[in-house]
Parts: sequence; C-alpha cells; structure tokens
Amino acid sequence: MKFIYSLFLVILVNLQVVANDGYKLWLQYYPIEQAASWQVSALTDQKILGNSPTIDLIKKELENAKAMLEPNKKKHQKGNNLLIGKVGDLNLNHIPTSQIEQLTDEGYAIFNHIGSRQLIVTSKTDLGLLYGTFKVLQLIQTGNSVSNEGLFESPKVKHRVLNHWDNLDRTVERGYSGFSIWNWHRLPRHIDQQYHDYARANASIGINGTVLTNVNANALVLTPEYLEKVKALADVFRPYGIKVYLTARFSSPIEIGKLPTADPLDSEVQSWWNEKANEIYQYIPDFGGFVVKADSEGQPGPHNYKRTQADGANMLADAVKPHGGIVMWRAFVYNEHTPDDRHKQAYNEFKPLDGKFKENVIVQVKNGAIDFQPREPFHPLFGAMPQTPLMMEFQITQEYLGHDTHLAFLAPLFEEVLKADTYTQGNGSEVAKVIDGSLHGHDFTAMAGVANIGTDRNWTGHHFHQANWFAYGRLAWNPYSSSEEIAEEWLKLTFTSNSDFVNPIKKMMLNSREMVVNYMTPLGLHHIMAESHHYGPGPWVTGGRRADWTATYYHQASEDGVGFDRTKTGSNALEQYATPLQEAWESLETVPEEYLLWFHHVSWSAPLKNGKSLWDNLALHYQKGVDESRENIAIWKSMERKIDHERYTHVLSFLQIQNQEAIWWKDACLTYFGQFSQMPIPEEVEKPLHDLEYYQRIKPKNVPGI
Ligand code: BDP
Repeated sequence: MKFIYSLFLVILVNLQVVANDGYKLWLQYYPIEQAASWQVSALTDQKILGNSPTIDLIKKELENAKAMLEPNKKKHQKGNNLLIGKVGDLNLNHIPTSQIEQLTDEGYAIFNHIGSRQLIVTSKTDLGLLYGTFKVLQLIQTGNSVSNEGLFESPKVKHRVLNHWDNLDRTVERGYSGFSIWNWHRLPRHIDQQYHDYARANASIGINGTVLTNVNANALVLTPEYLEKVKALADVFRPYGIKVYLTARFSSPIEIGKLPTADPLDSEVQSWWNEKANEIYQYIPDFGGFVVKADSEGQPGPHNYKRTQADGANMLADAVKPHGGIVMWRAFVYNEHTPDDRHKQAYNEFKPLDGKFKENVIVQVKNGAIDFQPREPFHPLFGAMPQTPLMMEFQITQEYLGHDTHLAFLAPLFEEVLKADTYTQGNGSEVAKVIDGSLHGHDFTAMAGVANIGTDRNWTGHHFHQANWFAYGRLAWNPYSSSEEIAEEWLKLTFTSNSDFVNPIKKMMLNSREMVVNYMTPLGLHHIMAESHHYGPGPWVTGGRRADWTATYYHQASEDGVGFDRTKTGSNALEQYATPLQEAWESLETVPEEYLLWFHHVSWSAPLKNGKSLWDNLALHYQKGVDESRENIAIWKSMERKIDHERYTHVLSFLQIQNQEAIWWKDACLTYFGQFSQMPIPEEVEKPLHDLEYYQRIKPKNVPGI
C-alpha cells in the first residue's frame, strides 16, 4: 500500500499536476527526473565557507534546492561536491587565478576543480557567492553542466534597479497585478514574508537596487514616520545585496520643510536637502540615493525657478555625495506648452547640459523618445551625451502592451533597443555600449526597469509576465544577452525542461511582442490607445487638456494619409539622430517599415515593399496579430498535460482574453482609419462586426493602474 502511494506521489510530482499558483516564480526547484551524478552530488555534498547573513541565505537556498532531488534520493553517490567560498578562503592550488582576479566585486566563478574533484563557486564578496549559488542552482535545474573552461561572470552594469511606481496608499501607477506589495501601514512593526521572497527573487537574477516609490512622488516618504518604514525594508533587503532608493519630490523643502521655495540655487534649500540626506543615512547607512522626475507631467522641478535640470540634479547630488549616494535624474521631460514635437523635447533640453552634471548623477533615459510604446526607435539621447553617464529605463509593466492579460515577452523589445546602433562614434556604437559605459568610458552605469509586481498571488498577473521581470534582470546584468536564451532558461526553471513544451512555447514567447505590435500599432503607429488608462484602442482620442496626450496628435490621419512627419518637411526630429540613421530613415525607400509612420506621413494608397498599398498592409498586419493570438490558444491547448493544471488554465483564459482584445484593436482601428482611407478592407481580413460609434462607446470602468 505504502509503495503504491509513493508511486502515485512520484507520478503526480513528475507530471507536475500538483497545484501551482506561480508564487515561486523561476525558483520552483521541481524534481529533476534522471538527475546526473554531478547534479545529485552538488545538491547533497556541500561545503560553504564563511559566516554572514548573506552566507546564511546561501545555506538556506541550498536547503530549499534539495527539493530538486526527490525522485533521485536513492541514487546518491559520492562524486564532486560543491564548495562555496570567497577567493581568500579557498585553500586550493591550480585555481584559475587570473580570471578570478578580473571579476568585479559582484562577479563569481563556477568551475570544476580537477585536483579536488569539486565544483567550486567563488567570488570576492559574499554577494558574489550568493549570485554564484543561484547560478549553480539554475544550471542544476536546467541540466546544463559547467564546461571545462568554467563560468566567469561579472555584471556589466553596476546599478540594476527596479523602479516601483507604488504610491503610499498602495495603489500602483501603471500596475496591473494587484496592489503595492509594500504595506506601509503595517510597516515597520510587521515584516511580511513577501519582502524576503521579493528580495530573494531579485537577487536570484542579479537585481541590486529597488526604488520603492512612484516617480510622481509624495514628499511624505521623506518624513521620519516613513523613513522608519523604509529602514525596515532596507534591513530586510541588505543581506540580499539590494539597496533602497527613494523618489524625491522636488518641492519637498516647501511641502515638508516649510521653506518658501525649492529653488536649487537657494542656500537654505540646499542645506535642507543636505540635512535631509544626513537624516536618511542615519536610518539607512547604505541608502542608494534618489530618483527624480522633474518638470514633467505636472511635477515640480528646476524650471519653476528658471533653473536647469543640471542645477536641480547637482543640488541633490551634493546632498547624498558625502554618504556615497547617487542621483538618477530622469530625462522624461516634456511640456505641453512647448510647441515642439514631444519626440524632440528631452534631447533639446538635455543635450546642451552634457558635461554639466556632478559625477554622482546619472541621467535616466527611457528606451524611446515618446513613451514605452510597443515599438519605438531608440531614444536619440543615447550616444549623444558623451560626457554624461546615461542609464536605460525600460518599462516591465505593460502600460501600452495590453496590461496584465496580454502575453508579450519583452526581452525582444529590450534587446532590439540595446542592439540598435546609434552610429554616434561610427559603426558599432550600440545602445548597449552606452549603457555598459564602454562607448564613452564611463564606470558609472545603471539600468532601471519599471516593475510589474503586485499583490497578485503569482506577482505579475499573467504567469508569463514573470518572464519579463526575469528577462530584465538578465539584461541588466548583461545587456548583450539573447532573448532566446533568456526565454529558454526561464521556461525550464519555471515549468519544465521537457522540450515538447519548451520549444513551441519559446517560439510563442519570442513572437509575442511582434504580435502585439501587429494588432495594436503596426508600421510605426504609436500612442493610439484609449485615454488616461491606456487600456484598449483609442485612435479617435483628440482634444482635451493636452494635445500631446491624444492619439490624433501622433497619427495625424486624414484623407491624404497617416503618420507623423518627423523628416525635414515635418518636425525634423530625425536631425537628432546620427547622419547614417538620418539618411536611412529620411527616405521612404530606406526607412524600415516598422518605423514608417513614426517618421513619415504616407498616403493610404502608397505602395509598400510588397507592392500592396499602405492601407492593405495596415489591415494585413492587424489581421496577422489576431491570427497569431488565435494560434497561441491552440498551441497552449496542446500543452495541457505537460504542465500543472492551475497555471495551464490561468494562462489559457488570459490567452483567450488577449485574442478577444486583439480583435477589438483590429476592428476599432480599421473602422476608424477606414473613414479616412475610404478603401475597402482586403479580402483576407476579417471584417469588423460593428460601426465606429460602437467602438467609441466602449468605456471600461475602474481600469487599474491610473
Ligand atoms: C507615462 C505614464 C505615467 C508616468 C510617466 C513617467 O503614463 O503614468 O508617470 O510615464 O514615466 O508612461 O513619468
């Protein structure tokens, strides 16, 4: 009886039909079938040198990871064991010394030591050991043994941070996965287990910083009452190597300091910030620093006092400098009263300030010049400010890519931007080289990702959006990583190594972002989503408070065509790019079709590369996106028995929502643009079921994340 029961259990575990709510993310440690002896011995015979809270975490992690061995317990045999210790603590001959020397403090080495027959994880720091431990466990789970050459890894970017757009009332701006995981009301007296789990998940992918608060900042977080709470979180995160940052509201000296001004050149204001910084560092000695959104979308900033962005940034930089802090000053500055194309405003404002920022300031630039669209050309500031460290800001949360229910694996979007050649120093001046500092010789490097995490049990709403958090971590560590490898690794860690599952689903993931572009904003269309909450189509959005928040501003559709002319005959935003790009993108012959309507106003009947008209191409792209979203349902259904039922059904229902909404996008956009093109919808395209008025009347209520 006992035997039958255990057999049943093994079958259950192997099929993974046991309920899985996804809380464990990519740290599933599910049982490995047929583990090889190196996997078994690494998980059973271990020696961990050293003593610190971080070393304790390593020990705990290794304990957790033993779950991978369940079905193989009996196979245990002595083989190579796992030795984890700092370089100075290893008492071994013939270790690859020169490669180890080259590691940065956070880097690690994993190699097989022939003499002692041990698998060794080493680093200069305990944090590096923690990163190395996670890597070894990931290799064990995915069945990738360490090659004879060993693995020597150092992060290419120093500050790898998540930006939480979380408000103190626990709503999350552009957050679609529940409320903020920071329970400010209960802090500091209650420390939720989720804070530890959050830090552990981040450490497992090399994230080393967290900005706890929204860029649309609340000065309250800088008061003692809240600093106590921030300190409590920082204390939890420290052993995981995660520093805490806060957003600084520029007008804080007025709001909580009772000063008459927040002028960055006023000495009282400066002293207020200096004292505020001293106070913060008393609570949190390793506080990371500030992130600032100024002079943008109603936020206060140096413009209020006719000062520059550099004046503002430098004042805060001086305040945190004695404590080793940094300032991440956002370049997302634009104004509805500036008559210029929004695309051009950040460049026009920041480029002249090149070299004017203090050494502990880094300018945080969104990947594109408008706003996290499904596809944008890279931001022209990358490569254009050689004397100023620039960091990347990606949006992991899907404000413009279908919120939480649309599958969109974002690594291809991130990779596309990072691989883009800016040509600012000749061929091969990729954005990634700006970000890792190599293009202009900067050591101060950083990347930010706007988090997609909330109180949803699986953290991110869609199970597959965990992959975007994971991918962000991997790309922040190494901006040259490939989307494909990331997808494969994530799938194997999160679901199963079964190639019948991994291969088709990897393909589905890799295509998903392009699919979203197809059914939302093909051929360079942008910002045509519904007003304010940005959920669903809204190409008709016009008027209102700000033209630069409307769809008609961006698509410029009329009887004569569609698209934003950013060439010399239009806003000439193109002049902000290096000459080879200007030349290529200026001409209708050579502009990549995916950027066509981003840079050009094109007539509906103009033939594109395939000889068909712009209108037909547009319609076909929309249809393609819809078809792909439908195919995904079929692909996913064929996976039913390969993974657990809980995640299977959850994902299935989201894929169904995505397909319905892809159709909604297609129908609404074709109906709207069709009134200008006056051309028939091509035969291959499914006809919209309703008239324009019907789509315009759809007004979803209480959409989250505003
Ligand atoms: C836009 C969002 C808005 C943010 C802003 C920003 O719609 O909620 O506050 O960006 O990045 O994408 O500051």
